[in-house]
Amino acid sequence: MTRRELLALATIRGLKAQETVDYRLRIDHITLEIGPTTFIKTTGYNGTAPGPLLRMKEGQRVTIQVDNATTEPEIVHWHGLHIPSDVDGSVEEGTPMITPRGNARYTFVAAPSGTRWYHTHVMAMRNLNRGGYSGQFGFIYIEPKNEPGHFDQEVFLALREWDPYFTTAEDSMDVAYKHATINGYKLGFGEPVRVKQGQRVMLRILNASATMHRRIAFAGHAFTVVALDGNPVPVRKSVPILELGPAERVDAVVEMNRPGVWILGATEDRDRKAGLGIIFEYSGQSTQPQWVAPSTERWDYTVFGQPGNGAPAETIPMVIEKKFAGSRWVDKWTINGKSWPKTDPIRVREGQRYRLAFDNRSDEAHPLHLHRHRFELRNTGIYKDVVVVPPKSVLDVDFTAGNPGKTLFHCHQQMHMDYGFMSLIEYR
Ligand SMILES: [Cu+2]
Repeated sequence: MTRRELLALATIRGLKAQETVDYRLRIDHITLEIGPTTFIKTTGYNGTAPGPLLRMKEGQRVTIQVDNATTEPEIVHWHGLHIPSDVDGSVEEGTPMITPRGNARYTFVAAPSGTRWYHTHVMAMRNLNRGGYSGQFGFIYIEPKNEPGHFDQEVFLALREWDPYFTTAEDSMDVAYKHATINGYKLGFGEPVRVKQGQRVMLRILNASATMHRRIAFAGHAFTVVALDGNPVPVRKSVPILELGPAERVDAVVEMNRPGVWILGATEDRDRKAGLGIIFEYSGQSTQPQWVAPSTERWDYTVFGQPGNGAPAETIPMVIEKKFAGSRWVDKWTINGKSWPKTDPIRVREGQRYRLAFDNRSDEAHPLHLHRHRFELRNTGIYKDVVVVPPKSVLDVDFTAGNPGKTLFHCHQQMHMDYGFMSLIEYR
């Protein structure tokens, strides 16, 4: 009998099954060597950043023990999973904080399948060592019952920058960074990804940035996008670049058909110089790593879509505005005229479908994230949990209220979330 069957049996008999811990995460101060003589002091999971890849099977019941070795309260969010509010990892939904030097156990059923991730969900405000600026992030991969698209090698790539500092852009405060990495290493410092001619390589890419939108290209190669935010797309398409806002994921297959040594990295030269890239090396090749600018930088989610579901009965307007808070101060953000914690809760009924009609009246792009649910980009059949709404534009997403419990909606740009851009969805 498998462990799962045993657990099921225990439940049937009404016994409380002895809980076993499947994964352990330890939150502690860490030092990363991201480049030659470049050390970063931050907080991370199990001594590294990204933290360990947590691999689980769809439908598997998992228990994760988190030990907080720091003197700050913490919380871990399981991003993209459809799990109950009390374990989702958001204090606003009712998940308890992990006390300083304390621990917590998160038990849930791993679903839906695909590329998910975990990260701290605390506010940072003006502390650039906290929250999304820290090293507390890692991949979760939930294996589907049937893996879409065959491949020979699987590579997880997490984009991230380090050493944040405040700048003043057009009078207001913004954050910039001294270094950028993929999987914790600056371009050329970590081990290259070793590939063979003829291989199909599945790239699972995460933008783990607190604030930055990124464009990525793979010199000499094209990406065949198979999933967005871990969810298979209706139409697989080959594209020269990928664009990822904070918290977005793209799964793409690359055919290794151009022997050489190539750079996968940011399309912006200065971002690659800051470290945002990684080398792919074909076996038997030892030339200098090459960069080739992509033919176009156009990115449009809808090319991977096909007509999906029709319009839901109810549309919820979501007007997004920026409020200038004063020179050398951080801007405030409003949803329908109000900032968190004063934003009006969105009330939904279980089983009903709703449209969130985003109207971004600001001059910044927003990676908008819905916890515990997925949404469909209007009439595309594309399902995501983060969507980037470009500056001065409108965009609709539709979702089914299928997971009762308090549900957080917020901008995944840390400064926007910290300064008001957050709201709760509540089931009636
Ligand atoms: Cu935002």
